[in-house]
Amino acid sequence: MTKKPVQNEPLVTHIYTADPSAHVFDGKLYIYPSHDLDHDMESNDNGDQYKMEDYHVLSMENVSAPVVDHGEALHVKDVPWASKQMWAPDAAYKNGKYYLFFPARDHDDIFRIGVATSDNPAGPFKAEDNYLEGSFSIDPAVLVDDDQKSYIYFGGLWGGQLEKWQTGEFIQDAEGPDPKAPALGPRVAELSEDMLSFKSEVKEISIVDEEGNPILAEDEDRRFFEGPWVHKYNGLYYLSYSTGTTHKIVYAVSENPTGPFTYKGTILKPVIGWTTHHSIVEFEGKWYLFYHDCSLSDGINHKRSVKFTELTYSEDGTIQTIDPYAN
Ligand code: FUB
Repeated sequence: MTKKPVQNEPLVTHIYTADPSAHVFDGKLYIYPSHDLDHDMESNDNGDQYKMEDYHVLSMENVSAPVVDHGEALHVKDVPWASKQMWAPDAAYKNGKYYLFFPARDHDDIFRIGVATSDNPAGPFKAEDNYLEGSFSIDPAVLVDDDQKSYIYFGGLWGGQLEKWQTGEFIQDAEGPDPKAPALGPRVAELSEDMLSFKSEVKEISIVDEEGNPILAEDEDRRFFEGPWVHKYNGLYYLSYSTGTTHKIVYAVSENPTGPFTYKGTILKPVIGWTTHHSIVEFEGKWYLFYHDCSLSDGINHKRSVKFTELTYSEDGTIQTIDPYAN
C-alpha cells in the first residue's frame, strides 16, 4: 500500500511506471502500466533503453484512496514466445475473465503482441504459449464495445517497427513513407469471442483533417506515432495517440470503431521526458487522463512515473487541452 494519490503527482514512487492503461473493474480503478527499470544505459532511437521485464498492476478504490501495488503480475521469463522489452500493456474484461494484452520482442527480435489471462483483475496472469497470430508492432489497446464486439488497436513508429510492416511482411530495412504521403496509421483488428485471436484482417486506420484529407507523414504535430487509445463518449469513438517527435497527446473522432477518424486537437501538452503515453477512463461520473512523465527521475527518459488528472469535454464534445504543469 502506498500513499493517497494527488493529481499530477506520481501515483507511486517505490518503482518507476509508464504507459498507464486505466480501467474500471468491479467498481475500482485498475491501472496497467509498464514497469520501467532503474538502470543507467544510454538512450537510442530504437528504444533499447526501455528494457522492461515484467508488469505490476496498481489499483485505487477511488481517486483519493491509497494506491495498491499488487506486485508482479507477469514476467517475461513466463512468456514462452517473448525474449525482452515488455512494453505498454492494456487489459480487458470479457467472458468472466481478465485479459492482459502486451507487446514484447519475440526470439527473432520482432515485436509481437501477446495475451495472458486471469480470474483476477490484479493478476497474476498466465500467458498463452504463442503471440496473437498476425500481430506485430507495439502498444495494444482494447475496446470492448457496447455490443460486446472487441477491437484491438496497436502500432508504433521507430523502435515500435510499424514502418517495417507496410507491405504486410516484416522488411528489416524498410523506411517510413515519403513526407508528402499519408502518414502510417495505427492498426485495428476485431478480436474473437474468446479474445485469444484476431477475428478479422488487420486494417490500417485512416486519420484525416476536417476537409477529409489524410494527415501527411511530414505533419509531425498531428500524425500518429504510437500509443493508440480508443474510448467512447456520447456514442462517438475517440482515438487518441502520441505524436512522438512533437511529444503531444492528440485525438481524432469517428462514428465507427475502425474509422476513418477526423483529427480534432491536442489533449495533453508535452511532458518532461521524450515519450508521452496515456489512457482515458470514466470513473464515478468524471473523466480522467492517465499519463506519465519523468519528473521523479529528473528527466531520465526511461525512468517514468504514472500520474493522472481530470479531463473535461466542452459542450460540443471536444476535449479541453491539458497543461500538466499549469498549477
Ligand atoms: O514504454 C516503452 C514505449 O515507450 C511504449 O511502448 C511507447 O508508447 C512509449 O511510451
